[in-house]
Amino acid sequence: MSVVGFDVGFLNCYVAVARAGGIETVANEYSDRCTPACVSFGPRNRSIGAAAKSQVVTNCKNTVQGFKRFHGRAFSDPFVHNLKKSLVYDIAQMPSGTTGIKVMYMDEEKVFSIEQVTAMLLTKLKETAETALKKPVADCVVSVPCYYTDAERRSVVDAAQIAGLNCLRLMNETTAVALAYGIYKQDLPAPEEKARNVVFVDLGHSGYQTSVCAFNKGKVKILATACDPEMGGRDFDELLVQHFCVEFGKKYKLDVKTKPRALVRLYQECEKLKKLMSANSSDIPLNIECFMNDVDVSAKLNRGQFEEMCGDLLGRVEPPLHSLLEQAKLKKEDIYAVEIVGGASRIPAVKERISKFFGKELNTTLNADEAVARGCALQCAILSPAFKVREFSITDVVPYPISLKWHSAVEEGVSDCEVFPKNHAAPFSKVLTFYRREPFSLEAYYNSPNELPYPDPTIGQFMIQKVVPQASGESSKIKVKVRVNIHGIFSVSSASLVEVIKSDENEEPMETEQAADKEGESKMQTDQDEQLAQADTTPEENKGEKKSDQPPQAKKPKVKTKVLDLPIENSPQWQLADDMLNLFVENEGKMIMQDKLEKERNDAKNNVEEYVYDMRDKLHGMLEKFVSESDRDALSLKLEDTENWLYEDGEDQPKQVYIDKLAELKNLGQPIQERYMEAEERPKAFDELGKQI
Ligand code: ATP
Ligand code: K
Ligand code: MG
Repeated sequence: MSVVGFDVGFLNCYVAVARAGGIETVANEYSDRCTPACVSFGPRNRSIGAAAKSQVVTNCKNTVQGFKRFHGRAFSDPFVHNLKKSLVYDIAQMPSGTTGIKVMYMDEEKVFSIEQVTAMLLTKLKETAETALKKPVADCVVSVPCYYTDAERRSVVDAAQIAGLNCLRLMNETTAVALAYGIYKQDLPAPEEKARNVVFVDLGHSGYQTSVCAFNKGKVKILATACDPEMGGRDFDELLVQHFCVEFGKKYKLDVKTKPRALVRLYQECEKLKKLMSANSSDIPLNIECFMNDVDVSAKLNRGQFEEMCGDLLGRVEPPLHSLLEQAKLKKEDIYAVEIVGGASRIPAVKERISKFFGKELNTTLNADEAVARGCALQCAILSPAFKVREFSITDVVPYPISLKWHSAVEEGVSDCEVFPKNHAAPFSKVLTFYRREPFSLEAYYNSPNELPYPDPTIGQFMIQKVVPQASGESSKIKVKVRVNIHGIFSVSSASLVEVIKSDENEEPMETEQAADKEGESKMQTDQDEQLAQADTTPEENKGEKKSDQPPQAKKPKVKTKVLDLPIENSPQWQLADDMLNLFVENEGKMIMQDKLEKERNDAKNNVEEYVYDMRDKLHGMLEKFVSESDRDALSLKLEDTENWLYEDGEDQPKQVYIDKLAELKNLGQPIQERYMEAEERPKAFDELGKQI
């Protein structure tokens, strides 16, 4: 049982764990709490995180970054197509139609699905958590942007599974931040008092997310979210890069865009420049040596110029904030505090705009980089039976309205009904009633295509199978449970047929099909998730709905019924097939093994190299007195030969060759070291003897 939270960012990832002392963000093997979202492929292994990032320039075609937004997207998606232009690596279509990345790995061209690439990153983050906790990690909570659609969420859940993780919840990033904010607050209003409304703003590298939440003691209810998925730190970098491309074109006659390596370096330098400008308003230099065609370039920029350049981008700060207040029907005065997180929220002009909008100072109570991971770890602790943590209930929202449509059983045509309006509480289940004689299918879709950052509104098809008429020939009553689960994913979770066993013959027959079709809409019963029921956050409208739900039959016939579960065939959009998922799990295991073997081989080689340097020093130092001149010369020669060999034939050998080489050297070196040790121990032994006498 592990308690771990992963913030899988577009650029930066963080790992938080729960230990006896509380929640802690942990560092990777480079003592860095931030792990770059980067995977690099080589002829013998993969590198992930910081090791991969260091290859962005040298191995640019096979080093993959910025892949977070490919989840759940068809290769034909215009969004993917657009992004393709700015990528240094190749992408390709998977057999299922989704997006994959194409790289050279182990000297072969390979296409990995986006789920596999994110799984690789998660493998690395998992190792970081395991090293910190000193035990295997499986249970975890993983963050996703709150604007993610169903297909994107399912894709991340699959990625976690490929990495051998048991994702207890996909948590919306702003919700994780809200939890990290609220759980330690001692002064929240009592449950019956007016809630405290707090706005959270997360401006990351790729996306801008905002939410407004109502806090009471022990609980938070997300009221609304509003996002701009196409605005983040990288858009500021992009403007800088364009600016310098033009400048270098004029000044040095360089066409930077023709050289991917130069372009990658320019992106890196522009990001650094942008960060420096947050702290300093005077001119800041940008110098790159041997930029391209052996030309050194230099330029400078100051904050004022930068802000002028970013006018349009900065204009996009306000609209989501407007939308938040409008959706939640709140006024600026109703907002108690505005908390900002995310790396790009450090840009002074961004802060100014947000602060001006609300007419108040911004709060930075939370660690801007780590709050998401910490929130996820807290959620994992809450979900984990093994961990004691303060009770805190979280009610999230459905970001896009979800409708169902189905073919009418009586008339020609299609009926539909909105099952989860925008900002409906989640997780949540509802029961719909249909009257049918035969199997039927439901199609779930997002009914507001305009606000969807996604071209395809389809969520999936759900076939209710084995539906049969009643023995009397009448339609059967079918109860279908639809659900937005803890990950924010829609599903038809169960269906059942109510079989009438015996009814009083004098009574009215069952409702007719005519009525039945309308029933789908009007007889929507709601069924709160146990979790929410306990939390007592039943929204008013649902309580109402439940009452109006009572069938209009005052004198209901005495009927004996039996409930039969019906199988459902789920076909969610862009869902990874089970056999593929299993194959990916297996392949990830093989690649982990390959990386391990390669690491061992490298370690064995390093051991030889280290021994050579170490012995050479010692032979002319502390070991000098313990070796004859001829033996010393022989060993020195051998060490020198080995050193040369390491740079030539020995550069790339199997692990065993290095192990044998080391043994060979030690054969000569060991006796000398033993004589030295003996000599060291002798006086001590005499001392001991002296004491005893
Ligand atoms: P996303 O949330 O979109 O998935 P992410 O979580 O990886 O992305 P963050 O780590 O929150 O993103 O933020 C990274 C961005 O913040 C980068 O664009 C980085 O350049 C920017 N950033 C970090 N520090 C500063 C700073 N001091 N000034 C300006 N920008 C900064
Ligand atoms: K992050
Ligand atoms: Mg982020």
